Amino acid sequence: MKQLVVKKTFLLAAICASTLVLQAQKGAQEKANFVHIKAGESSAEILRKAANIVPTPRQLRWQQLELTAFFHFGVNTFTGKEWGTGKEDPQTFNPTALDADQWVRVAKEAGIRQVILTAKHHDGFCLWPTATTKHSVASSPWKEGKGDVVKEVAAACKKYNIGFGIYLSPWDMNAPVYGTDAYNDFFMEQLTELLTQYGRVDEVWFDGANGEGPNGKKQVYDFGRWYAHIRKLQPEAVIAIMGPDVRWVGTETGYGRETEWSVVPADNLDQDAVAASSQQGVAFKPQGDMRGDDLGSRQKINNAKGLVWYPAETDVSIRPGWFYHTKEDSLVKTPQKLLDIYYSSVGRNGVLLLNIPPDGRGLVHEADVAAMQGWKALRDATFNNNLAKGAAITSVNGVRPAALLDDNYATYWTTKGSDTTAVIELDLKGTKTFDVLMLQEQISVGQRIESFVLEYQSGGQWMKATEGSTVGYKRLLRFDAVTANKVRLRITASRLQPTLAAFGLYKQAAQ
Ligand code: FUL
Repeated sequence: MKQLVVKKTFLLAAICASTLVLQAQKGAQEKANFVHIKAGESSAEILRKAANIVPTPRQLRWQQLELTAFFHFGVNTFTGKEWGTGKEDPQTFNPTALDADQWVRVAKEAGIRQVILTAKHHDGFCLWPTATTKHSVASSPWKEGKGDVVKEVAAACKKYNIGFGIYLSPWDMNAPVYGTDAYNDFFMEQLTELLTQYGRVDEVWFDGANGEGPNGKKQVYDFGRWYAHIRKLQPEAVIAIMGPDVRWVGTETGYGRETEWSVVPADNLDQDAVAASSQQGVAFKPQGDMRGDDLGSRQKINNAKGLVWYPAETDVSIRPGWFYHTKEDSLVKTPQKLLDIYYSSVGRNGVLLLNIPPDGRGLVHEADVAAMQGWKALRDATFNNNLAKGAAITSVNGVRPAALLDDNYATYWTTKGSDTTAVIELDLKGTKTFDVLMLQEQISVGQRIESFVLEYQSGGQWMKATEGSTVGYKRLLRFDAVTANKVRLRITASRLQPTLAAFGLYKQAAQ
């Protein structure tokens, strides 16, 4: 009898343990940043899968940066070109007062949280003293060939505690081996140098441009090998935009889509590709329509072979060109234009990658510095005062309403049970005038909200202030100013229970 009890207890424990393992496995599966869709799956099942896809930790860290910057700098800075030829004499590279500390300080003071340096652009000139080619700063007059721009920028990023990334152009107009297999090894060596000699690297940026080598052949890039190498040497780095982690938004204007899904279909999510990936994240560049207007609607995901978390990076230059040209000093974007770009990139579930190209002295030009400062001042004047703060929140079918206003992204409001619609009412404790709405979903649960309306009470009636579709990591909407003491947010459609980690109402500063 005793034995039987022991056996029974053992059996029960074993069943419990295996259930836990199964649950954990299911949990781990649901926490992945991709999912395979089998033929014949129902729309409801596909929707549930889409709503449970989450960013990898490196993607989540990157998304939360919101503002990142590019430094395009190289021989083009001195020749006045946008694209070089690869035949430039390294003697042309001669900044007279290069101060990487100033570049990073200007960026940091404007709220930028990570920068990416063009370690090598298409012309092949390397901003670090590489052992792979003589076509580098080591052959230039700058610091008598003893300088290293990559090292100086990396050190400044450490000093100012912001992220550091590198742009390494796959296209190389200078390398004699370009166009042959040997180039892929050459590129691996360049990656090894950059990823082992400068401390932590947070982003590796690959452009898709691909020209012909001296042999008249287009290079076949061995991206798979490069990605694996980056993962090994810098596992926290995101690989953009010819890479698995970050997608190009599709324009260089600074304006993203109003409906921006971070979960998009991937045509190449077959079993083999998935097998090569880790449990949580894909290790290859998702293929499919990444440029259209609608990337992730219900209709799009219903026809998908697989779904992946592949968020948008919105790149744009503060000047017409990517490199500095004196003749563009009067064409630097105004603080007002940069503000509009902010609303249309960060405010549309994207990360902004704003290029600030240092000039021939090796400094961010005064005009660009002024624009950056003006832009920051405009943002602060609006966003430093959340007019919803202190409101009394009622959300009949919701839980944790206080999380909406606690300035803590980790905590979030959600609905009870499985409700996919909700009403959140805020008594603003006095009459407030506002014209900006800010919402943030908790994306480590998934991206779910499909439509919402903001209403305000006027004369006992609910009137519409604004409405939108997706939210994602952050959504900002501007509308004609309204004055009210009560507002309500109605979430009118969501893929599963919606979440909100933050809610804000603001009044735009006079420009
Ligand atoms: C493009 C390049 O060809 C430009 O020169 C620039 O670097 C931009 C960010 O990417 O495709």
